[in-house]
Amino acid sequence: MASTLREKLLQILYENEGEFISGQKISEMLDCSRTAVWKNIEELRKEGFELEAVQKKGYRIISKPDRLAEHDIQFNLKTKTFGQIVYAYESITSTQEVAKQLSVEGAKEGTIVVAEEQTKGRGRMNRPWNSKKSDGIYFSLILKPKISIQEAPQLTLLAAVGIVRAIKKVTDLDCHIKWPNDVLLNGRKLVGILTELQAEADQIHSVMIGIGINVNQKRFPKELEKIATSLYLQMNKKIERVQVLQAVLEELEELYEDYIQYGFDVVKMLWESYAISIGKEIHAHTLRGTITGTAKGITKQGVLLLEDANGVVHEIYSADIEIASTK
Ligand code: BT5
Repeated sequence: MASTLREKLLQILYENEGEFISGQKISEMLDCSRTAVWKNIEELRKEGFELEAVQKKGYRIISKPDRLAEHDIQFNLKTKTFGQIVYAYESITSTQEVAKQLSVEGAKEGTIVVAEEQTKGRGRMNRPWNSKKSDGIYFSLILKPKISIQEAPQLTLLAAVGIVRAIKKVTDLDCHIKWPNDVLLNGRKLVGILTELQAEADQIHSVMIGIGINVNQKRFPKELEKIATSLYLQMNKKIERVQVLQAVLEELEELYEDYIQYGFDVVKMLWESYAISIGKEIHAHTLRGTITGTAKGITKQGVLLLEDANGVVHEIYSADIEIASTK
């Protein structure tokens, strides 16, 4: 959806990545003067693009800034709908808030809201989500599935599976899932997922899946130091956030299509293969108290099954999980 001259120029440069394209050719394609091309090249440089200019050959992109702008996300994105409509912000309160507003206004399925920084990023029960500028990926995906409210938690599990697979694809790192919404790397939290609904009676209007991924954080504030990690901290190098986001959108779309067509079974199987809590003794801290037992698996609805010392199996719909042992 290129609109300004600069965006159109960028698209041309992206499409010819690695190769030179002459100023003359660009000016013809954009129907503008060569001076206008040059001025816009300078603008892109100010934005952080490294552009090579060689006489008689033209221009080419050497490197792009690590930012999550609409164009960067959509260039070479191999999805049908996920991320094909992007609302990108420098700084907002929470991508969930904007996504909610957009879905009330009729946003299409697959629309994403992404921000470089969130001033009120949040987790479940209004807990804060650390959303430091330009270090992580903070985005919300709008979905309109024809499922019941009881089935909606399945989407959190689906998202976790998609993220684990995307991270494996980009970095070759193996993440694990802690029910219901944590993606862990070496036992520390790398990703948080927050699923929220807009519904009337039993009819879902839209689902907002909010995802926070720690990518290039070199350190965390004291309170998170021992529980959080980032891809940078694991790999000791910067990772291009766009690449991670694109892979996540691609994996999520593929899984979501299967889920809508064939149901939860495929997701459930994959989820169980990545889950760390199954078979282990855990404490489930719920709003009504703590239950300790062995995690047996998840139901078709995505509910956690916990067998206590008396052999009673509890269905856990919502809780914070603490792994008690590694037996
Ligand atoms: C979550 O909640 O893990 C869901 C987080 C979802 C964040 C995304 S970002 C885009 C979208 N917009 C939003 O406003 N939110 C979503 P929960 O399970 O309640 O975990 C919250 C807890 O994780 C906090 O209490 C901290 O202990 C910890 N935490 C906070 N920031 C973190 C970070 N960056 N990395 C790892 N852990 C963090």
